[in-house]
Amino acid sequence: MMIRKFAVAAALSFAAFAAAAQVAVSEPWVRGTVASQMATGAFMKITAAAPARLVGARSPVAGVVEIHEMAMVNNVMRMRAIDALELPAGKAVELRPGGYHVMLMDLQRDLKEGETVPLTLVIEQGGKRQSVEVKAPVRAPTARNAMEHGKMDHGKK
Ligand SMILES: [Cu+2]
Repeated sequence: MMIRKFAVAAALSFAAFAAAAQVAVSEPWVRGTVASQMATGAFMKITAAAPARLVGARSPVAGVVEIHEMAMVNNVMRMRAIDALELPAGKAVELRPGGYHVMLMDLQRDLKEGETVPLTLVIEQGGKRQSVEVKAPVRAPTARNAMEHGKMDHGKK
């Protein structure tokens, strides 16, 4: 009887835990664009309290949004789309230039330094999908990574 009671209590507390906000996003930013640039990256740190996956994202400023990783292909660093980014429990996963990033493509307009871009992250956790809203400030465009962005093969998935 004692054991059964404990099991019920544990199940209830797990349910309550799962319903709470489980993903924290810090230091989000988007690289600003120069005229007629069609794509840029969004970066941030994501920490999930319980194991989760980033499975998608969207933004009103971009027609297409993908999750990208950087990978060595034939000794050349290239970015490519991935279906999901694993978010281990309690470990901050950093999206940064030269690493994982949220790729904003088919940009609807220029992104100017100082403005804020709304992003919606789609997180899968405990078999459920939830949306996490992020407001990402736009930082100055820099030359860094521009070459990789220009060269990359944005093939269809
Ligand atoms: Cu990319």
